[in-house]
Amino acid sequence: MLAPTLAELIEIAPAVAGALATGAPVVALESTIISHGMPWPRNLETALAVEAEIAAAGAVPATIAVIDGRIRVGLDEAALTRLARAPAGETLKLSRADLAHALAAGRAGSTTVAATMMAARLAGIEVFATGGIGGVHRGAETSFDISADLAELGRTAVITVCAGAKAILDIDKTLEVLESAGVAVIGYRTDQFPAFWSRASGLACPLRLDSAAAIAALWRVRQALGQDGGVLIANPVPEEAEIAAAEMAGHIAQAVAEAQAAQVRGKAVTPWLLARIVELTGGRSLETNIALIRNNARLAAAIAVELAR
Ligand code: PSU
Ligand code: MN
Repeated sequence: MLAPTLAELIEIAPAVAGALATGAPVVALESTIISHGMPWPRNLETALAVEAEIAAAGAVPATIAVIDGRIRVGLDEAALTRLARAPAGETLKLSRADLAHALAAGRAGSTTVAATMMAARLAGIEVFATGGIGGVHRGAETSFDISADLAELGRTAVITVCAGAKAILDIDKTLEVLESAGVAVIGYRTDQFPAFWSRASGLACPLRLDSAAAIAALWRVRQALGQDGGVLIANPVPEEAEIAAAEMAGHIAQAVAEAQAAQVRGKAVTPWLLARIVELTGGRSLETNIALIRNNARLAAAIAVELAR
């Protein structure tokens, strides 16, 4: 049996292919946040708003997902709507371990940070915006629940812009694993690693840079060194949209305890906790989530524009 070619497995939308061919700025976006991270119809509104932020900043957005057994880089509104509306369970949540399965079996799936990085690298996209990365879960010393996002950040050369890691995770251990994996973790205009809904985690960020130009310059040095692996930009949620860490702590503790009692396991853990926290905050955490992803999209576009200069 012949192996499929890469061209058969990846379809790059014309606008994205055109930008890549001319060296114009492009920003990749993940799709798990659409299918498993936010409720309908805010998920679709957010996906469109995030793409609009990137376009307004002078870059081409490329949301990535698997549709009918092909990696699609750049989705039109119909494809985004299909992902956003699909009933839970119909769209697979794809990480590195499952990407090839979805392609071989002709399935549809959304890509996590890990699988989006893989696809972006294959397509030649250097910058990627997400909300929060997966990480080391609380209690990982017994559950061993550590997101494949961390290993991917260590091996795949893409700049990932996030708002830090959610405090549903063990942020201390997450930073340790990132360091072990050789990931440059850079606070954008902050000395503290941000905690997704909150600007502060109480933990220092290993590195700090204050401009998109400085991030682009670091990236070019890594390339000149032939360095594999990613750079993680930690961009705190805008002040007006944040929920203070002290307030989130109670909601997070409750959600984590409930997930354990309900024996939620594996891939279901992150989506379950996110949905429960939206309920526990009366919907406020969703507004924060939307504000931070838009903010990350703006910064990612600014970095892509610098790289294209
Ligand atoms: N954080 C969010 N929303 C999300 C995710 C993280 O606020 O939807 C998704 C991302 O796609 C991330 C994934 O890559 O969850 C991590 O899942 P896991 O912990 O199962 O690796
Ligand atoms: Mn996990």
